[in-house]
Amino acid sequence: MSKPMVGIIMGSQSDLKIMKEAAEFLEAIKIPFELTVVSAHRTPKRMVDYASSARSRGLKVIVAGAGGAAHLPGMVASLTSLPVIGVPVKSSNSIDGWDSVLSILQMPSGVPVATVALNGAKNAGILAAQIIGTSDKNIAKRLDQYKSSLQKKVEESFAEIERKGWKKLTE
Ligand code: RP5
Repeated sequence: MSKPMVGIIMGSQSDLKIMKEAAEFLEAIKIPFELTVVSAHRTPKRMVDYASSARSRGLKVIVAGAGGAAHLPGMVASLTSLPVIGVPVKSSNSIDGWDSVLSILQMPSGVPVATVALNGAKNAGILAAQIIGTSDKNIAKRLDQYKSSLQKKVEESFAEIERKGWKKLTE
């Protein structure tokens, strides 16, 4: 089994239903990853240990998801010079999701967190793969294939609309 290149962490197991989308993408594109729960406020020591050992353990990117007052991605970014991608999660303690978006997005100057959309874990997985793809030709090739598949899907949809007519497709 190859060493994980991406670390996917989340503040609670309740975030898994969203964060699994990052894992699914990495699995599909064949990038080894690890996935676990690291809570900034419930397990602060575990967070420090995880983030400060991440580079020496071989990780290249960290994807961190959290809801509510989502301080996990920013705190992890403060403890490592690896790129951190933050996923704001709409959780049971969220007001409307903006709380997590702003907590993750509005990092003070000097400690960036690349923030994706609310519940945007799939994009976080794609972005992590793209970061790794800058120095890995095989991964870059698989990402190009993924992009082509997106294009093909749209081409098929407009071909279908033009062939069947929009009314038929809304019935
Ligand atoms: C955050 O609080 C977690 O990231 C999660 O999104 C939210 C709720 O956590 P649980 O109460 O479900 O464990 O720290």
